[in-house]
Amino acid sequence: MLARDVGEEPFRVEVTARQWWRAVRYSDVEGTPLFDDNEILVPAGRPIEIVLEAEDVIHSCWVPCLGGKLDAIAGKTNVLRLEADQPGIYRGMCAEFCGAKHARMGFHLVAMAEDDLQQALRERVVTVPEGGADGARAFERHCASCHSIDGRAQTPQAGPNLAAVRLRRHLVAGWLRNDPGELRRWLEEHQTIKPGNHMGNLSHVEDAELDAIAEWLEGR
Ligand code: HEC
Ligand SMILES: [Cu+2]
Repeated sequence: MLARDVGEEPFRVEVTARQWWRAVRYSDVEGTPLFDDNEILVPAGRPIEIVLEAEDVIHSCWVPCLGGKLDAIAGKTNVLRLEADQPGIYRGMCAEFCGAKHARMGFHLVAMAEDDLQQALRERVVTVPEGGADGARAFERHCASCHSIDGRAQTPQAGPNLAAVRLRRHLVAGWLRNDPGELRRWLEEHQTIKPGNHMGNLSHVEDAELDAIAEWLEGR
């Protein structure tokens, strides 16, 4: 249903669309912002405001079960107002053609009881660890130019923040279920799974390094 204008304070989350995924920012989790992309966590039974922007072409945000769609446009801020009455996982999509991988630019809106939501957000505050396992070192070498592994930091922005990627229900903009082995498979086959995606070519990275990276990301 569409949320009313009056009454309860809305829950706000900022979502920036780009080819072909979404950056998600919660402005205040224990006093500072949290970055955790492609999955949008919200409270059930309370009005939600999704603040939409775009980084490149025009995208849009549409959660068919919950209401209408709204465009995401670079340099402009649009606010999508929704409410999920019940806890649940609601599939969303991009409803404005935005290039080759438009059809694989999905996301999930996960509505939770307020206490569960607060706990889930706190759990996602994963910061850069001290020292380095093999996986951490290999990540630094091959992945860190595009991906952050600090849930408190947005940059770099070329790819999704991976600090708490293990907690996401889906990988790759809602496309793959985050089952055991899927993250590793994505690293190997990303140009077959989502041809044309902007992850570049990883074929120079040794299998053993990819194993170590995947294991490390799933464990932290
Ligand atoms: C040139 C920049 C770049 C490099 C280097 C890169 N990635 Fe990515 N990565 C991306 C982009 C862009 C996406 C989003 C793809 C999409 O969904 O369209 C992505 C997506 C992902 C995802 C899915 C994230 C999600 O939210 O579901 C994972 C996991 C991932 N990358 C891991 C890695 C790892 C591990 C490495 C190093 C071995 C790596 N990437 C190297 C740009 C990069
Ligand atoms: Cu799009």
